[in-house]
Amino acid sequence: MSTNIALNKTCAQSTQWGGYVAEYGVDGNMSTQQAMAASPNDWFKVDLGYNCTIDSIDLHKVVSDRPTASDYAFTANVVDVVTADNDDAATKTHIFSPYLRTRYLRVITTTETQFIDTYEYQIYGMNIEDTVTSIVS
Ligand SMILES: [Ca+2]
Repeated sequence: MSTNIALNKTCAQSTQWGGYVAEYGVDGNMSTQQAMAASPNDWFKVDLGYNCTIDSIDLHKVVSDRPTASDYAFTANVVDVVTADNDDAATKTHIFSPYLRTRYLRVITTTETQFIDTYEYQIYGMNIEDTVTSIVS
């Protein structure tokens, strides 16, 4: 079963704008947001805590500040896995097929004119290590 595996997980961001800390991006509250300065190659990273498979990510972006999706890249470990299209909708779903397999995921922006300012990073997938444990026990 695929659930939001980013909820309340450990996270970090390369820069911060105002009081909009990284944790607001995974707190499950759609009225709190994280925000970074407008620097190229800014990143937001989530530690999922375990090795996971990731099916998709929903980015719930703050409309006034959003970069277009083409300004993002996703990395699992250090390997670029997706370059996105030009959809700059407030909510953008990125589907990974085949799925990613990683513990750490970074979202990077390549623009200096907009900054990553996101209400929630909803990462859907499953914890592989929990799955293995449940089979054994
Ligand atoms: Ca939030």
